[in-house]
Amino acid sequence: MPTTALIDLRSDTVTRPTPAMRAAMMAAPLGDDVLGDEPTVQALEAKIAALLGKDAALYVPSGTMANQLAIRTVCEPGDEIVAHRDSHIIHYETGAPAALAGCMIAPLDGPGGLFEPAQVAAAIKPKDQHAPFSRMLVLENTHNRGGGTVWPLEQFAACAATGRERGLHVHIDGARLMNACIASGHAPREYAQHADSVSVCFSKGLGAPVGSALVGGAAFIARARRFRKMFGGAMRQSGLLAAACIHALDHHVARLADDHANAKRLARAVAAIPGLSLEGAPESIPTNMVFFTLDARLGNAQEFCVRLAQHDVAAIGMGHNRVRLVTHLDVSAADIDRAATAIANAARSA
Ligand code: TLP
Repeated sequence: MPTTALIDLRSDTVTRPTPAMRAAMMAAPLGDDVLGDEPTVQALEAKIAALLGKDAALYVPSGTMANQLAIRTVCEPGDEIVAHRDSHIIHYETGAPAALAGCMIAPLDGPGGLFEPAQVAAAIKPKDQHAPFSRMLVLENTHNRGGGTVWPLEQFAACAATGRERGLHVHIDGARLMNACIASGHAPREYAQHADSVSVCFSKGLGAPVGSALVGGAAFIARARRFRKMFGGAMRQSGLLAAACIHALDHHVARLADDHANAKRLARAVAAIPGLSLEGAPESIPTNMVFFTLDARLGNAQEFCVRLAQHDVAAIGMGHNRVRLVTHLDVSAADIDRAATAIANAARSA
């Protein structure tokens, strides 16, 4: 009998904790993190700091908070952040750099959410009373709107070096840094060594229900800890959640390769559907995201996603006629094949 369960490809944030993860959560020793005695949160912070080769880490409720804490910790009102025009901090963080830190963003262009060192150099303002102070450079890896793109390490290092030589704090929005590492074969610290701070999400492809870490130097993290309290992100028995993140680091990193293989599998199918234009070649899909644009006869992205939902596939639009599909822990290769058939049917029924 055909199954009608919804295949949810809206994001890798939709994953639910596995039974083993739930067991780890229930078994976690707990304390009060604000009072400084939460053993499981402390264990997670030590683990992720060591993985990235940094002094310290701070467990926070979301990737948005990790990025915004980095910005607030480093920037003063009137400062400027250099980042790609398609970056998450511009599109999906509710204007927080302006609202919470009073910052401007100097946007850079470039294919796939990437840019070149010369663009970074050109974006840095002269130290002049007229200009905003260029304070921070943000590199997003993988790059979400860019297509789940992985920064080539050399290009990444060169951009970071250009920023650092001119005194900028380099921050990695590494919501999916582990996807970048699995896809490229580089260790997390190979990227992190070029940056002053890194945000890493446990609640995306790693499959934990809640939480991200901000990682960096000891003084930076101590200051960020104050702002975490100010932003209302200091939690109490959060070891319950941190235990899921420790479990994710121990068990769900290597398997990201399955999500990447499933994304290629899905891309091969999408490439063959009339009316859909896959971005890139199926075999060059970098990580766990598949993007396509729609022929005008299929309506806009929002309308197409409504039709997809009627065929039991959930997706979200990222642009007027651009749709994103994300593979993750809760979708199997068989689900991908079923989704591909449903997407073809949705495109045909338009
Ligand atoms: N991205 C979400 C949406 O906000 C778009 C998604 O479904 O992909 N940095 C990057 C690069 C991200 O992709 C995200 C989440 C975040 C930061 C924010 O993480 P959360 O959702 O935990 O605040």
